[in-house]
Amino acid sequence: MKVKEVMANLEAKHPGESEYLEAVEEVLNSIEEVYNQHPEFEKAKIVERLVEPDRIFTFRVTWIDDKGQVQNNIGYRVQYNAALGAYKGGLRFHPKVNVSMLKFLGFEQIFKNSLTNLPLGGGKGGADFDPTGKSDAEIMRFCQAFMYEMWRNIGPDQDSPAGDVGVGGREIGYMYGAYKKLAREHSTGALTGKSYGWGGSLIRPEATGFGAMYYVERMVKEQNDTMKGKKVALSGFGNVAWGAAIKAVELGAKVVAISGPDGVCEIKNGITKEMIDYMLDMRASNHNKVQEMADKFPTKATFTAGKKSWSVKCDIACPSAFQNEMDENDAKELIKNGVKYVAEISNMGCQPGAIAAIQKAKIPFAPGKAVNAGGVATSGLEICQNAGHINWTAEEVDAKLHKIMNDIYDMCVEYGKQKDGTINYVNGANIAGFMRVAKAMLAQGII
Ligand code: 2IT
Repeated sequence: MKVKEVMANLEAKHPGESEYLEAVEEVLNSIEEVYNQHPEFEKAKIVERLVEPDRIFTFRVTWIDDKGQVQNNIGYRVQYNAALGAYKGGLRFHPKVNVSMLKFLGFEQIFKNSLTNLPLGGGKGGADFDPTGKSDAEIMRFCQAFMYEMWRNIGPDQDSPAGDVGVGGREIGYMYGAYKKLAREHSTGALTGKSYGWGGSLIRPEATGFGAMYYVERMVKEQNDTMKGKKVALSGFGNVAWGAAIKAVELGAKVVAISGPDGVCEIKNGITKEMIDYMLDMRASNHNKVQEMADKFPTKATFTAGKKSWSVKCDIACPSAFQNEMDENDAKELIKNGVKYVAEISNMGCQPGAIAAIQKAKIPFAPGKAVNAGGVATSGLEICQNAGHINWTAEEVDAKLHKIMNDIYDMCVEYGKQKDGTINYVNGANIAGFMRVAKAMLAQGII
């Protein structure tokens, strides 16, 4: 396999799908050497099969807004690869959603899900629907209209979506209600991220952020360093940043920045419990403005319009909002300000130029597919509980999540250790994730 040849082919077939092409290229660069040591992979055309989704559903979603106007959106589900299990991955509601974005996210999901060591295939979906400024009734009608089309293609043994940007517990609830009515069965494993009490798992809302901080804690320990007193910069103020903030504080670190599309909030003395709780209200309001944190806590947080979290001095930088949110200049500013660790919690949060700059400066960098895998892992645990009609306690789920993150960390080290003793976490995650999928594909024949 030659990465250049595969990429030239893909670019010709899928012109303009830049995010998808970027995600594929990163994985292929990591696995090229190992792949070429296995002639059986080449013979079975594993890479050529893996880069194309099994299938993509595209559908019109029509709904009525509060003014009585008819609205149209486009919905998608990308069922990417089912070698390891039924398709699994989130739904993103965001105005920029398109096929390229969901293919990139679905592709990443295959390797991330593989890293969890659970029986999960890879998929992703969503719609170009913008939740900003929408009422609760509008959100419900949109979720129901989305499910009119999606319900036939999902189920616990077929495809199990969850939340992602713009989709949280409330949206999953509305979608599950519609699914149950249309499918005429209470198959709770058809969606994850449900509320506790009707199939949801304790710790699922916190899991992506908790898992990320368990991983970061290992990165820090690897350098004989400690989380105590470390300044952490997060981006966004959504579900992921919320969970990460809780765990960072619990581990003794100080969260000094959160952000939104409007700018950054610097929190000099570290985020407090009241502020973390307020992040939930900010998300529920659908205003999408981080300035509201500074308005509510004027003595603790300072808002600067148009700036990103990467302008704030920190030890640990964790993109936790959207892809490509850290560019090369942001990375250079962080390095100049003395950043010691960078861990993506958002999928592909850093642009290739940013990753290159961080790695060149010999600063440990870990990719989203490893760092944020605790979210989907806990979704996998939710499906287990649904199938067995059991409820684990918060402590039980958290202990399993912690073990999964430790195992992922160990795999990244095993596959990412370089000759000079340093760890390339990007290569480690890509190679470890790939090997499990490739072996399953080989075993299952040419299909
Ligand atoms: O990016 C992700 O891993 C998610 N949005 C969660 C996927 C899931 O199925 O829980």
